[in-house]
Amino acid sequence: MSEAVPVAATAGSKLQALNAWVAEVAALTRPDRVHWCDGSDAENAELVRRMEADGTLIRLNEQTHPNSFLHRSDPDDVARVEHLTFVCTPERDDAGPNNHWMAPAEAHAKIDALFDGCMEGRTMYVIPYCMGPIDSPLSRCGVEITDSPYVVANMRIMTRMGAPALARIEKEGSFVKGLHSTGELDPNRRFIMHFPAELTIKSYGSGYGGNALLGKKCHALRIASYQARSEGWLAEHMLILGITNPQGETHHIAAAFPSACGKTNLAMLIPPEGYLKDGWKITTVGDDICWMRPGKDGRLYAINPEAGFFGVAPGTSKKSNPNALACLQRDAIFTNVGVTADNQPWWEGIGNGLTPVTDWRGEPYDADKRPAAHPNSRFTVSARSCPSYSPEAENPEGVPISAIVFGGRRASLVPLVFEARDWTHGVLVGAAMGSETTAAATGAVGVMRRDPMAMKPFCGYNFADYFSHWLSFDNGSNKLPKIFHVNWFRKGDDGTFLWPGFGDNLRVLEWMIGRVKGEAGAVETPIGNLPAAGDLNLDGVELGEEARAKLFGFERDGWKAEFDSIGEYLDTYGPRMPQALKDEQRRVVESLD
Ligand code: O2Y
Ligand code: MN
Repeated sequence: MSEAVPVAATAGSKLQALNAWVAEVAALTRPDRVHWCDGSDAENAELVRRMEADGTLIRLNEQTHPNSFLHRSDPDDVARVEHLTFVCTPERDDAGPNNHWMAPAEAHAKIDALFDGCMEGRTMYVIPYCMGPIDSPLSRCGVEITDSPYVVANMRIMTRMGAPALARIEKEGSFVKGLHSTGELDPNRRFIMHFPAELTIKSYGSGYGGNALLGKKCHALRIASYQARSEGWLAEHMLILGITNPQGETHHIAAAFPSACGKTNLAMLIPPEGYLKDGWKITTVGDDICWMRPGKDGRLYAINPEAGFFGVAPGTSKKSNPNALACLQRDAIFTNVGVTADNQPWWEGIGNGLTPVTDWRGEPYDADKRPAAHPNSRFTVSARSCPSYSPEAENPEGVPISAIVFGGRRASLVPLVFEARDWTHGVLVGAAMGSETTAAATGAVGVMRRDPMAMKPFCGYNFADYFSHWLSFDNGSNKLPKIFHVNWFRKGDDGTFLWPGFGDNLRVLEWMIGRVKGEAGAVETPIGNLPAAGDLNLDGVELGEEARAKLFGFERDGWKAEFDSIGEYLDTYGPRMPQALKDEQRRVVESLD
């Protein structure tokens, strides 16, 4: 690069740090051009034109899916790479056993060597973005530098990107720095590095999803969780939904589930027929990430830091998620799905009666060879396209949270729903949550993998400190939400699911809100408060004897073994594990005797 690197148009003292960093990155990566993204329609149209010309994007059927595109990633670059994801704190213990760790100096040296000259012949894009409504005090800004126009197009959907974000950065002065290059897409030259103390992310060698769209998992969870700890808030892997009853009263719920447990479906739930007739409504604030902090009244107020959905395509259908399907009719980017003869996007489980002709690798579809859509194929679409999108999602103050829900995929033992007795017990419930492995590919089936608060891949610091941070919210002045645990995946002896799920999950949410209001009944047990089958509205749901016993029952012996295992799990974090959580585990163990 011989010419001077362009600086932010509205140069002012608060942008000097940004201008200096952009110049420093350009000197290292040596792009042919530097482009500051303003987020305008014209800018996007020009980027799309170029990506269509070079095959990065393939235009889909304009009649059925106007302004929508297919992108095929490198076949070796199709998912987040946890084994190559590092949290680089000065002290190893600050990252904790829940993270891969590298010393910051070593990590910078390793990844900067990869960045050296990597943008020669390419354009370097500078993307100012805001996570959360642009005028919200709960929002935080970042700047991603990337050499991928596909990343620019996705960040434009997933964040508030461009001129308004730059103006906020100019006012505030601070921002998260994210440097990304697709590099050679060589899995052996790929790293996703986080430097929480420096509010910095460096990602090299992948162009896919969470590895490349740095606002999402890297910023909004790993860096934000670290920031949130020192600033007194929470950055969580949670959906946020609103539930409005026939009286017009709305409560908001935040819910954490491990990946692939149907968070997007729950966030966009359509009530069962009888509930719809009575006037119940679900509104979607977010499907993946929730930032929340105590308001002046002591309640937790939440925003969705994202502006779009990066949802998994396979299994998304009119039956599983009509709202998602409705979003996808226009202005969407599909990554690694199949296509039909008339150029419509297609994936397994879409259930639209069409058949694919080309698979996600661009080869003729052959069911014996590979699925049409990659199992981790995705759609990127603006949240505003969603029929259930809540106007409250744009509220700068956030929405007050009435209940927090933790959930996992448990074939045995864990009932449909229970309520934690208090905040400390709820934190233990979150710390102990997880799923039993189901896929033969992962080895042993039915093995319990704990995924505290669904944050195992995303917490930017030591889980023991994270649990302490959660416990600290119970300070006597906060008015904290009730905490619940759900399990939609309980199975009967014949291996089939006992609970219908999908829209019928609203029955469980209704019970939770009833508990919040002190109106719904429950039975006290050592693991928490369980509804008796009669405490839930089960009109129109056929449940046999086994289903009722397992969904609403408490199995003392199984829970004794479970709590021993929870104790062993907490011990793996050593002396940093808060005593209050260990005491809570002991309390439950004793009450089980
Ligand atoms: O593999 C990826 O890069 C995407 S993973 C993802 C995408 C959207 C929401 N959640 C997740 C997740 O893994 O939790
Ligand atoms: Mn997620």
